[in-house]
Formats: sequence, C-alpha cells, structure tokens
Amino acid sequence: MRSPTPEDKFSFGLWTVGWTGTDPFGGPSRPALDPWEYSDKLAELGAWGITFHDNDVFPFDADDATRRRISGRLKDAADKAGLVIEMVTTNTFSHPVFKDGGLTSNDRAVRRFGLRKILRAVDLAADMGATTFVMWGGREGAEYDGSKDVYAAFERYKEGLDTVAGYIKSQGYGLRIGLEPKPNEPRGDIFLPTVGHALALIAQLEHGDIVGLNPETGHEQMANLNYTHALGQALWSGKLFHIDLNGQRGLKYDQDLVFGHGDLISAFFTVDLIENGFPGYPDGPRYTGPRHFDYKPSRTEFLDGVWESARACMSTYLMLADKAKAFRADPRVREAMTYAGVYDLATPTLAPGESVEAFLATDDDFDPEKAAERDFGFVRLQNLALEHLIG
Ligand code: GLT
Ligand code: MN
Ligand code: MN
Ligand code: MN
Repeated sequence: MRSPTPEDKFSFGLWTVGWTGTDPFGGPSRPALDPWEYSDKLAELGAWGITFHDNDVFPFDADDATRRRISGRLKDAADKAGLVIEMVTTNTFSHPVFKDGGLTSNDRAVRRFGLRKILRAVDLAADMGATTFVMWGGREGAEYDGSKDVYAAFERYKEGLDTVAGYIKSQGYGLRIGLEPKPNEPRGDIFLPTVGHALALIAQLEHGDIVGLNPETGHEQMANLNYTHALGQALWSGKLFHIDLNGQRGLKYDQDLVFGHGDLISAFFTVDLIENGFPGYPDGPRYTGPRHFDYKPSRTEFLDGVWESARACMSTYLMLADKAKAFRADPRVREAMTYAGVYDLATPTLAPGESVEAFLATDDDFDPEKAAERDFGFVRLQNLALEHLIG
C-alpha cells in the first residue's frame, strides 16, 4: 500500500482531528490539543495542507493581539512542517448570537456583526496564504416556514456574498469563495441545501466569477443525491473550487465518517472522476485542488484512533485511486464503455452546421422499435467496476 506524500495533496480541517467527541448527548470523549499539535502530526502522517475556522485557532472573543499571536504561531508551525494553509473559513454557527444565521438572521444587528466577522476572516485567510475561503451557512435557514421571508433571506444572502466577494477583489486577495451546501442540521432546513441550489444562487451574484462550490460527500447524500454527479455538474459549470470528502450511510444525521466508510462504490466513482476525469473528454475540466477531508474521528476513539482515522482517509483514497486507474486502463472496461455508448455521449446531437430546419426535414430512417432493442450493458460495466474494487 502506498504511503501518502505531499504530492497527493491531502488536507484536513483542524476541526476534524480536533473534534473532541462532543455531541448533543454527551461531552468530550478525548482531550483537545493545541492547533499546532494537530498540524505537526498531520504533516508527519503525510498530509500536504491544513484548513481551519477562525475559532478553531483563537477564541470567539479574542482581541487583536491574541488573534495575531495564536494565528502567527500556527502559521510558523505549518511553515516549519512544510504544510500549506490552503483554506480558511469563519465560524458563524457556534455562538448563540448566530442561532438564526449570520448573513440571513432576521436581526439586522446580528447580520452586521456576522458580515464583519466574515470579512475579518477573509483578511486572516489572505494573511495565512490561503487560496480558498469556504462559506458553510449552517445556521442560515429555519425550522418554521412562517419565521422567514424567503425572498428577503435570498436578498440578504446575495448581499452578503457579493459584499465578501467584492471585498476580496478590492483588496486584491488571491482567494475564491467555496459555498458548502447542506440540506439540514443544525437547522431544520438550511438555505442552499444542495449543489444545484448553490449554483443557482451563484448565477445571480454580481461577483459570482470568484464564487464556486465546496461540495461535501455526506451532505449531498443526506439529501439522497449522487455526490459524484454533484462534483460532475460543478466541474462542468467551472465551479468546483474545493471538496470535502467523507462518508455517510444513508439518510440520517451528518455522520462525517472516514472517506470510504459510507457508500464505498460511490466513493470509488468519486475518486475515479477526480483522478481520471470525464471519460469522453480527455481534455475536459479536471479538479486539481486539494483532496480535503472533512470527517469526524468517531467518538469511540481516543487519540490513537484519531490518527488512525486520518491515516484511513488518505490510504482509502490512494487505494481507490489505484483501483480507478486500473479500471480505466482495463481493455475489458474500455470495450464495455464503448458498447455502453459512454464515449458516444460526447458527440453533439446535431451535425456541425446542421440547421434545425434541415434537421426537422429528415427522420434519419430511425426505427424506434429497433433502437429500443439495444442492450447497453451498463450492468456488466458496473460489475467490472465492482471486480476492480473488491476483486
Ligand atoms: C462544520 C461543518 C462542515 C463544514 C465546516 C466549514 S464547519 O464542521 O459540519 O461540513 O465544512 O465551515
Ligand atoms: Mn458533514
Ligand atoms: Mn461537519
Ligand atoms: Mn464540510
């Protein structure tokens, strides 16, 4: 089995390995370490980068000197360990002031406070040399339909995002925003529940050119959707800026399992898309950003288990990457994909220069009854994938 190296571009949120196991039913099951202890250990395990929220590093009420001192110490530690701080984000969900949201709270004073906190975290992100600024609006939402004017909520969401994106541009920061969808938890219904919803909002923004997506495996799956398709559509739209890889088993609370510990065959095709791209477009859009894990080491584990789970995220990804390469290179798979018409989908439906009038004037001598007898062989193709995965 390959060991991870910085070339693999694996990164971890400090809040992942740093989760102490607190859940709605119980307190911490393991101690909290200092941020640099996590980053040192991640570097030792072969990670390339780290990510964090402002308040993963310094307290919510830290004064300027404290912010600078602690974040500076983390940056020094990361530099020394050879780690890139690739993404920084803001916590606008833990403090009860944000219980009705940061950008879309019904309370305008809270919105002004939230927007300032986000803008200050943008400065921090730029300071740390990050290239992505994730915005997960976990508290932007509602439990009760009568409690929100949804039109106003989207007006305020747009205002907030355009203000942040406009600020990034005016400061000349090399940052892009990655919106992170999630259908529910902690709110009953979160705005931007899926990748599709987020893409639709981005299309309405003034500064949407630097706003894209940070889709998380489990979040799409909590909406009963296909994560690999979500990545595919985001890539097709030129909006796949960052990813949160983890595992989820079915429609339940956000499990944040180790990558691959949820729907394994879906994880295989996720890695296949990331590593090998679209089959019919060898020169098509590719995701070249960090392989970022956003998972929670299960509460049953102590510190050894935390490191074991971080290792597991990376080794599972590498095993799947090797298998996905072998899958694509297998002549039987190429033949099955040809038989299935996978490559043919890349051919435009109209001929070059064909007018709609000319198109309508012919029927191609097409026999729908005959065409309906086609066997696509999708099942055999899927089983070849399974053979590569577990054979
Ligand atoms: C929080 C959430 C994650 C997001 C983080 C970024 S915070 O842990 O559950 O999915 O990616 O804000
Ligand atoms: Mn999650
Ligand atoms: Mn999470
Ligand atoms: Mn996430």
